[in-house]
Amino acid sequence: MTAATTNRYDRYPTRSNVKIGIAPRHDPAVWCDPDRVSGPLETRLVDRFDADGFVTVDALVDPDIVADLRAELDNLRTDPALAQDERSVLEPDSREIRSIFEVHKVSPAFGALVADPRLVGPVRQLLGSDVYVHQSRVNFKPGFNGQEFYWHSDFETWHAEDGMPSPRAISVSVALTENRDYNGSLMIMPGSHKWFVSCPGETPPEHYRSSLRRQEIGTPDETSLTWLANERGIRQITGPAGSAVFFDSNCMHGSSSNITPYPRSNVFIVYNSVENTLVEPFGAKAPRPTFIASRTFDPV
Ligand code: 6CS
Ligand code: FE
Repeated sequence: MTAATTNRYDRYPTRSNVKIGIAPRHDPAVWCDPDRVSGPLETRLVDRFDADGFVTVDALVDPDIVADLRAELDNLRTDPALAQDERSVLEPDSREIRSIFEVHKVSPAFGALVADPRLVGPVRQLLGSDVYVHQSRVNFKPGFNGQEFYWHSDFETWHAEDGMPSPRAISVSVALTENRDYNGSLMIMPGSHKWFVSCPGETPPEHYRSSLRRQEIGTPDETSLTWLANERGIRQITGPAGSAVFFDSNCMHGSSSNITPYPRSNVFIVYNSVENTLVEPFGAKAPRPTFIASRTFDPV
């Protein structure tokens, strides 16, 4: 640990020498006053988010915008300059692009999506504050050989590697192709956001270079995963292009590989509360690059 990180009380210890296992979360998931819900989400959906850690929306983005974003996705995937850019992450076993980070800065079309009130409105409401973009990315998960994302809590990584103090962030994943139950769609353990799972292992230097392709450190032990899955089960998040899921930063989630012919492409935008801006990492020697974890905290 660096001098800056010593002597700091850590409410969510993970990695290095900490005891691994499950502890209750210390923070709420919903930060607005539930008795004074002013929209855009109705009380029923706020309560569901609180209980499950996520809510799904069937048609969040209009078909014409989805069509534009799909076309843009093809441009990005075949752009030779972008393939050389450090924001492009390749699949672990091939030269195919797995993800493009900071996509809201790379592409004006995705830039406009990030500011769309249909995405930002519910997030501001649930987090009870203004928000800024902590991370954005597109995930391609092509047909036949799109690789999996093993079980993890995003907050565990953002806390350990980026210095996010509390799980007061929400991700919005918008489907750009149909997400079916067999093409590698997202799986979430409902209610798992109420537990913090400390993970084994020490964060290696420049961990992001391998973890974004295949994560091995920052993944929970099997006993904890079994316990969480047995509590409330596993939900598979499916829906047509334009559908979306809003999920708490501490949800236990993952997705299988895609061996079907149908690509499963999504855009993933993470909004963090302006009252939860990043400090020094809690479980790594140096913070990750800002294209993965923004250190500019301008409200959307
Ligand atoms: O490391 C990260 O920040 C990213 N990795 C995963 C597997 N999910 C969330 C986030 O985009
Ligand atoms: Fe994730």
